[in-house]
Parts: sequence; structure tokens; C-alpha cells
Amino acid sequence: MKTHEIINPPNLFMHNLLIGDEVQKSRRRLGDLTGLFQDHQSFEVTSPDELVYEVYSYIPADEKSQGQLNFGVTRLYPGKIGREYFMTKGHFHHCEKSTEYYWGIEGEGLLVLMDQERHIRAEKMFPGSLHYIRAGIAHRVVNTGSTLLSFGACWPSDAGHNYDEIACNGFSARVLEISGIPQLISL
Ligand code: PAN
Ligand code: ZN
Repeated sequence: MKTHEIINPPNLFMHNLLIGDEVQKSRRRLGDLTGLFQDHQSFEVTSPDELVYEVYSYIPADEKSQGQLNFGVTRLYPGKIGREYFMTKGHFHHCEKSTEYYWGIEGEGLLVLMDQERHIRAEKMFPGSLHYIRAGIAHRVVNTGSTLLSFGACWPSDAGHNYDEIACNGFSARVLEISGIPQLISL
């Protein structure tokens, strides 16, 4: 009979947060999101220091290695610039074959998805919602609620993030509050 070692995994995922020395953190403040929102006048009169979202990532493998996965939690704060809700920058993946899972943890929002022909659709996010982001689809999350929206993500280590396409051409629709309701409006 052989006794095998039983190992403690890293307990990084505590209370729906990623915590620990191995976790990478990034913050996006309004000042980092110039040009993202439609209403430039409202943007100019809001403090550039206002925190829009934080990303906590566990990246165990080199970004060039295939078959590996990253894990992250994004915390997107409530707010609006004019009628447009706070949102993530959004991106395509550099590797066009890469897929990704998102899942809702806390709060409410919309996951906006756009293909390479700029066809757009959105899925509601809520605690327990599961979103399979298919290959070649740009993805952005919008907080349409009045509380923190937190969601998890799992993506291939070699996916890469292509922000340039969205920075140049944006998404083909925006989520705006119209008559008190979040609506996905084509431009
Ligand atoms: C997520 C996103 C995260 C922040 O981890 O990177 O929610 O959104 P932006 O990267 O668009 O600013 C993911 O989709 N990773 O691939
Ligand atoms: Zn992604």
C-alpha cells in the first residue's frame, strides 16, 4: 500500500474575490477610458480619478503556452457618463480561436457581444448567469444596476487582448438609459 501526498491548492478564490500574492491587480479609472463614452461633455466634468473597474487575475502560465487557462474576477462599479452606464473597455482576443467563460457573481448588467461583421447582441448578467463567449467575438460588460457588478472569467493563457480594434471602431451599439430602462442602441 502506498500513501500519496495530499496537497493544499492555493486558496486564492475566497468569498468570490481573488486574494493573495499570486494575484495580479489592475484598476481602470475614468482617466484611463478617454474616448470610450459617447457624451464627451459629461466625461470632461467627471473626475478622472473615479474608479470604474478593477480586475484581479490569476495567470499561472506563460502567455505563450498553449492549453493553459487564466482565471479572473472583475469588479465593475455603478455609474454613468450622461446616459451611458459604466462599462469595461471590451476587446477581441488576438488569438481568434480563443473562447472564454464569464459568470455573474454579484449585481446586474449586460454582456455585449459583437462579431467581426459588427453584428451585436447582449446577454443579461446576474448572480449565477453563465456566458460562453465563442471564438472571434468581442466582449464588453456594462453595469446597468445601482450596485457593484462582479463577474468571473476564465480564458486561455495564449488568448491575448486586442484593444486596438475597439479603441478605433468601438462596438456597433451602446447601452444607454432611456426612459429609465437600459437599452442596447445601434449607432
Ligand atoms: C476579462 C477582462 C476584464 C476587463 O478578464 O479582461 O473583465 O475587461 P477589459 O479587458 O475589456 O478591460 C477578459 O475578458 N479576459 O479575457
Ligand atoms: Zn476576454
